[in-house]
Amino acid sequence: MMENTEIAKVLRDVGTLLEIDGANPFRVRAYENAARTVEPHAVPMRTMVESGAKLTDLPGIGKEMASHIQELVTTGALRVLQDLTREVPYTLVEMVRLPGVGPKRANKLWRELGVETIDQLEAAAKAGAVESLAGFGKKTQERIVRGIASLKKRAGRFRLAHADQLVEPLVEYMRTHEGVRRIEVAGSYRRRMETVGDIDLLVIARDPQPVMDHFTAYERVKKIELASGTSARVMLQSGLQVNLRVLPPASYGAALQYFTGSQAHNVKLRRRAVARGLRVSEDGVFRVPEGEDPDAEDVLSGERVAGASEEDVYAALELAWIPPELREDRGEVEAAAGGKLPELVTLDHMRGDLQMHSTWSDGHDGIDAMVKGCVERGYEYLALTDHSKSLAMTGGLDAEALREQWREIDEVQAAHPEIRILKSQEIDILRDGSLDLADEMIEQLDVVLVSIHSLFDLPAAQQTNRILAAIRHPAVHILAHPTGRLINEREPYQFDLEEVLCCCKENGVAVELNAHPSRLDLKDTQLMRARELGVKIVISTDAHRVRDLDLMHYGVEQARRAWLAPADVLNTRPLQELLGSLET
Ligand code: DGT
Ligand code: CA
Ligand code: ZN
Repeated sequence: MMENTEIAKVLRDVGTLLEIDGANPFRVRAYENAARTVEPHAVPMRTMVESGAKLTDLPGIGKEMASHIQELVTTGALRVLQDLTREVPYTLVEMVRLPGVGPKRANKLWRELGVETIDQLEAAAKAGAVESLAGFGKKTQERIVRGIASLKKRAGRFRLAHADQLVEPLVEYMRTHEGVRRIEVAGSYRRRMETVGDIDLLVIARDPQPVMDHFTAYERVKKIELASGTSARVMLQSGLQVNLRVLPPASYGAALQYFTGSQAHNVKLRRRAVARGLRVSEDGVFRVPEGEDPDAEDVLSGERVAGASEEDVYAALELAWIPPELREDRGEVEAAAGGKLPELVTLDHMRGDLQMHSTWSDGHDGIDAMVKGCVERGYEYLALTDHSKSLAMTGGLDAEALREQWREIDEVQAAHPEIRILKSQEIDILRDGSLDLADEMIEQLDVVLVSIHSLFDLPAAQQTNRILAAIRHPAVHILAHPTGRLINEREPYQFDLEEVLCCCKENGVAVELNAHPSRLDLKDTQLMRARELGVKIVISTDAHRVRDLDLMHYGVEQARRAWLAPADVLNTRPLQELLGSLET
């Protein structure tokens, strides 16, 4: 059964293969547009097909795309794709996404060097065969080698939001079984890491076998890799691996603690236990009998002192309970021992969202809808940050359009006195560091957001100077998605983040934690550094539709991983205080 994301992927792949094959750009675009509609659509395509809904009513879906979607939903495959891959190797799709490649170059690599896979490309590039092709060169070749290295590093890891989409229905399905008394997802997923390698599911049940059977019978299981006793491992159709462990109530807390990890955190706890004559394991915390080696793995003797709840496990080690997001051995055990765990920011602390787009640029919903969405989420304010003019493909606004937009904002504002709409723009930082909007307009904005959307490949020193120049502009308040990375897709651009953070501090400019799950930019360790330097931080969704406003929790989770307290995040503050702190 195909999810919307999977259907979108097939459509997108067809578009990419057609593009490599040199097909008509309009045909290529049709697939890309259809994928873009299907992917975020709230209702699953299979439900729409089942209920006989008219797919052609969706934007970007014509007759042909509608029949493709229908075919995918009912057969799980697409003839067009099968025909196409007889001509063009499917593996080129992955290659196209490498930095420095693209469809035309992929075609050339394939036809002239016979390169079909990433491994073959890596070998060819390392042997120096790529730079001699027309249109390539030494620099491109080096970029390709670097790109492949970073691709291999992240191989098989799923973005957290993607994992959420796959895990939530599975957990719901498991809950429908009467034998399941409690269920929790542990591992990196519970620590809310930006990507997860696999899923670690824990269940309390008196009788394991029926629960194991229920698990392996899940309709989206592609392959059962292991199933015996109280544990099972399956591969879902999406490629995500899920481990299940069925446990008795007495050791649930210990197992939850152990399988939540991280490994480094667990090693630290273990050492602390040993120093107290205790042993922690996934079964519980035990008092080690006189004369026994507390570090031995397999002995299961001694009195159990804790295990049913996580709180007990930590308490047995004389520690306060530690929020999962902190469990990375970054000082949290010491902090818990000294009663110095930070008060972490929560979604409830957030009083507004400071980056979002509307139909005035590349957003999908109008100002009124976005504002209502923010009201519904209980916000006191929002900043409307449509793009500036040099981003023509997003319909970026020039001064005249911006003035027009302000008139609409004033109208919507009058209708919604319960929330404050801050006039803003996501102003593009141009090549030389100047801003893509005239100063006399910038001065009239409530919030001035700047960011980079072009020239990602400038040499590091030049890129750094470009960003520094923008930060030094006296009107700028926030540097948005500061590194430009896209998780699993694009590395950050090369620049000196430390220097940029110091410059932000000096100039009172805040950095954004972009909450969009494909960005999460800055990331946790970078945010920790920003806070250490005293740089102000805001968390914003970068919403392009009302529903995206719900992505705020991903930002908050990342912020928690960075030890941020509500006081570290500007948009936890009431409006007047926020405006005051942006100005200083
Ligand atoms: P992932 O799946 O790569 O995103 O990361 P995790 O943290 O979920 O790691 P995973 O799935 O290999 O194991 C889940 C947890 O189980 C891990 O965070 C800590 C615990 N664990 C697994 N293997 C070991 C081990 O060899 N020693 C210790 N102390 N803990 C382990
Ligand atoms: Ca895991
Ligand atoms: Zn942006």
